[in-house]
Amino acid sequence: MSKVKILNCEPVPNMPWQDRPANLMGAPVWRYSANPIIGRNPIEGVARIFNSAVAPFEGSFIGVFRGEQTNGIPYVYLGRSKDAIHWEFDSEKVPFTDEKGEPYMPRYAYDPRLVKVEDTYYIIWCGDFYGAAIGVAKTTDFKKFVRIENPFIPFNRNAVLFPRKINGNYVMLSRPSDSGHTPFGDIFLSESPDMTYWGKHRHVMSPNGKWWQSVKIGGGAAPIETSEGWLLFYHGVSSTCNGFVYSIGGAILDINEPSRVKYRCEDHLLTPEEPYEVSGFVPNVAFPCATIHDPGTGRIALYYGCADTCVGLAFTTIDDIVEYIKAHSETDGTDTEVGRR
Ligand code: BMA
Repeated sequence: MSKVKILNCEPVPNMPWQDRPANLMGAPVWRYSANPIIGRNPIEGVARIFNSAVAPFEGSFIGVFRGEQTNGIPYVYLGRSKDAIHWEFDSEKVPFTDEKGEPYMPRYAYDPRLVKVEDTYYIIWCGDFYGAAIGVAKTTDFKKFVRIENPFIPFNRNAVLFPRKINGNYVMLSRPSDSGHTPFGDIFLSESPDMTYWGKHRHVMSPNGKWWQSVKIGGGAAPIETSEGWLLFYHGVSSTCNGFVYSIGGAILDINEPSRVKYRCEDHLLTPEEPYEVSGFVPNVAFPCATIHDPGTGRIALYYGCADTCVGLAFTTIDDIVEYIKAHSETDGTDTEVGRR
């Protein structure tokens, strides 16, 4: 039994798992030994799958995958798996409709997240709304996918929902940006009573002096509700003479007031090191988008995009990661305050 409890989460006893290697150094996050789990050219007409999100569904697993088509345009593809490691993909793009049931094709869609709130699964992506902005669709059966209103005006990226309403409202993290490879970026949150009208915007956290997250940060996997607060895996970006480096960081947010950061790990939890992380279409990218976690065992499987080329899987436990984040936490006033001015 774990000391830290994962709350409001169905058991996932069949989640993927590999024990911690004896010689692990640093943060308690270890890679699956057979990474990457999805290689190049996974679907006819799709050159690469990366930055993708998965969830338990009807006793097995389902996911929304960023498929970079051979024409270079990213789109969302559906995948299914029995073990959350080996995936089978639909050959066609996700067939979104609008709210009237008419076919709706985003011009492009990338970095999808998949979050279940109550009985509905929400797919959240970055798409075109006269510039890069957040798109949202909902489904209950993974057959009908209804695109709903765009939550925010452009430019914005890296949106992810909390898995339950907080104080009666849906809550979404996002990262306002520019139209290009944004050289800045802070995590904000917004609330909505109905998934249509968004407000009560709050600052959550900014890049800080730590080099690995000094340029920009963005939400990653949907926050995990725990007895210590919301556990958030996010990405932090540093700038080098050869471009950006994307690492994975961890923070714990207040359970009722999640714009308050309780703990924020000063060290990255995972940074590009393996060949599939340091080389590829965009070198040196580890980009977290989802977890599968089991409250019974406290196990967490973290899915992350590698070098904009493939998908990696890493593991930790709720006790290990919370203890590490707390032991290496460094916060400043802009983290710990309610982010409102
Ligand atoms: C970001 C997004 C991600 C990508 C990353 C590194 O701006 O486009 O999809 O993984 O850059 O290229």
